[in-house]
Amino acid sequence: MVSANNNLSEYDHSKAPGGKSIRIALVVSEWNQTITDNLYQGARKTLLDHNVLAENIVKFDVPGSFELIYAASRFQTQKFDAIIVIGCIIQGETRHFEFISNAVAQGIKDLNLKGKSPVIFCVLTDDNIDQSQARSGGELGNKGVEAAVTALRMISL
Ligand code: DLZ
Repeated sequence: MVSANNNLSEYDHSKAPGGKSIRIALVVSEWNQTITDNLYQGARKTLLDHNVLAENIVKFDVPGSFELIYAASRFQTQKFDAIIVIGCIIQGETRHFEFISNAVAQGIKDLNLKGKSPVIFCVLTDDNIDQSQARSGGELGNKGVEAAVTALRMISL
């Protein structure tokens, strides 16, 4: 859980097994790209640190967070052990934020209920860019790191 008292980059390495045979897809939204790129870099580095081979980490960009659902569903039909969806949705002046945030969370939940490869939710839903920066390599760590660790733990299940 993200909170001011929880640095997302601090974790128990032993809880996250890795391995050269693991294949992981990272689907990355281009909205708020500086944030999503930092999340991606954090996730990728963590996977490499756990001996996942660079050639087994596949990145696919989508226009916005809403498109994460469809892309993840396509990757679920391929031979990936886990899929990490990366996005950043920031509160604006309209209700778009609520619709997109809810749709993405529900969509990813539905994919997980299929019981195929786990889809890890690395989508920031923040009030402003400062909050997003804090969680993508800032003072609260990098939620991409947490997502990578979660993926490795779920694969081992
Ligand atoms: C349209 C939109 C808006 C207003 N805000 C965001 C956002 O903060 N973060 C994000 O990832 N995507 C946003 N989008 C784009 C939608 O996710 C989607 O790409 C479009 O509605 C097209 O389906």
